[in-house]
Amino acid sequence: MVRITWCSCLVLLITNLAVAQFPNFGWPCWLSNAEGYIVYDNVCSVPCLDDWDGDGDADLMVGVMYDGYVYYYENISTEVIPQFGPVSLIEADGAPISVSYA
Ligand SMILES: [Ca+2]
Repeated sequence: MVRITWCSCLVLLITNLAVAQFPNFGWPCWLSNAEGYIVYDNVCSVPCLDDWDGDGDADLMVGVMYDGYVYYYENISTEVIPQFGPVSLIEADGAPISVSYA
């Protein structure tokens, strides 16, 4: 089991090391892809895992309060631990979605 959570400016990956027993989480690590840390230098990042592209694995969307954008990272891994591809912004009507917090 993989759990993804957030801190003030980075998205953290916390892996459950236990199998069929009580959870035993490893140390958090900063979640990254080939471009660097995921949603680096933003505040109040809110990650959400789901199979957004319908290929059977969990992809990552991250809403960021600071800039209002929703970032998408496709899971390109073939293993249990996710590996995320390049970032793209979620768009509506040809423009990035941006939700102001003000
Ligand atoms: Ca997927």
